[in-house]
Amino acid sequence: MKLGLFSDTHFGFAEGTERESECFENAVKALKICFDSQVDAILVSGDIFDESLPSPETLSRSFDVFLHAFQKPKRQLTIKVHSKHGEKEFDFSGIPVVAIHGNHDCRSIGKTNILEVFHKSGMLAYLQPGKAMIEKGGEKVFVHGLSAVPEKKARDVLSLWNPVPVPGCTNVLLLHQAFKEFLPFQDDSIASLSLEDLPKGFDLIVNGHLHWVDTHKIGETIFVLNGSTVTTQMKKLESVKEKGVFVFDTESKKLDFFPLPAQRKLFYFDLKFENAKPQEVLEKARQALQSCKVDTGIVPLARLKLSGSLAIGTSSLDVDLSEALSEVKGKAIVSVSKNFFSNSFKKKITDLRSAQKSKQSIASMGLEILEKNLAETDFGEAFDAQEVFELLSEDKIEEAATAVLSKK
Ligand SMILES: [Mn+2]
Repeated sequence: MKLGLFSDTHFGFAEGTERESECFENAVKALKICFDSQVDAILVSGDIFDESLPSPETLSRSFDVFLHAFQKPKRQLTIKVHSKHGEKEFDFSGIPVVAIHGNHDCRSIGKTNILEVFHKSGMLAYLQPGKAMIEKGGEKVFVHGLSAVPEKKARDVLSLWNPVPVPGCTNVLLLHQAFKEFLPFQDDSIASLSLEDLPKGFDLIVNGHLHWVDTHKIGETIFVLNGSTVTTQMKKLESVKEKGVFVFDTESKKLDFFPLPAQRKLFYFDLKFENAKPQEVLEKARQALQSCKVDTGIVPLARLKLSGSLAIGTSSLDVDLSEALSEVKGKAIVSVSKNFFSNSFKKKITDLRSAQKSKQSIASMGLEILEKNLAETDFGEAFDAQEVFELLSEDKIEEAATAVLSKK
């Protein structure tokens, strides 16, 4: 059997903007790859929808996408799903789709999930968690699926659910979680799972959620990060890795990757500054944006990540990029994040740290900070900082103000 794998189609993403059709168009491209590869079934690892309550417009367009799969010739196979909703046998008219929900299309316990509606309509088989048996000729493939759960509970939920591969058959596991190995920091609320927590004995484990593609071999198991079919958050890895579809052959255990044709390119700029004047930031941003050239005719995405420190007396509010942005209007779709330290703030933190190290008393630390702050104002040494500080520390605000103003 051949299985087509893609994930995170995010139907409804960027609704109402110039990118609103992209999620649907890319999903159709992914389906076309599946059809051309003559897959027997399609497995989707979560985040089919961008939101848990998609708009009627999104739902309608999603039906159109799924109908593509339905219009294909019927595969001679049966699908039986065993999930918390009971047993259900599917009779797909075209290529069957088996899916789990992700963190985007998840709803709280007791509420009806949108994938449940699709499951009832017979358009896809939804595992929450559950197990689908796909049978063709004499071959059986078991797809075990755990829909997204809160990250900090993922490790416990997976070990409690404890999916066991069915002997003598191909076994696939679908997940939609973060993994420690793919994140730059350790935080259990963001990822409690490691690759070593994965159950053993599966032929293939396919994970959605992380929007770039990657593959690993864990013992005999192939682990696949499926990536998304559409760029949503503009992560750095998405700028270097293509989006696409994996096709897994259950007999040869071969995994092939097919990139989506005509992808929207993402340019990613991580620009760091030190003591920079706003004009300098603007110039660097302008240069970066002007370099975003493509020959595909598809307007690229540009992610500008600006960070570091700005010159004393300036703040991130002074960094006005509107000029650079208007120059690339229609030529790039830009997203900017500014994370500047104002230099004086950074200096205060450094001062506090060194004071902490020298174990000064709170009072002398306070006095030092006051003196340094005053040195940056035009008060200069116009009055006795020690006197003012003592008045302030005794809550004699009026007297402190009088002492300052009388000397000014
Ligand atoms: Mn996603």
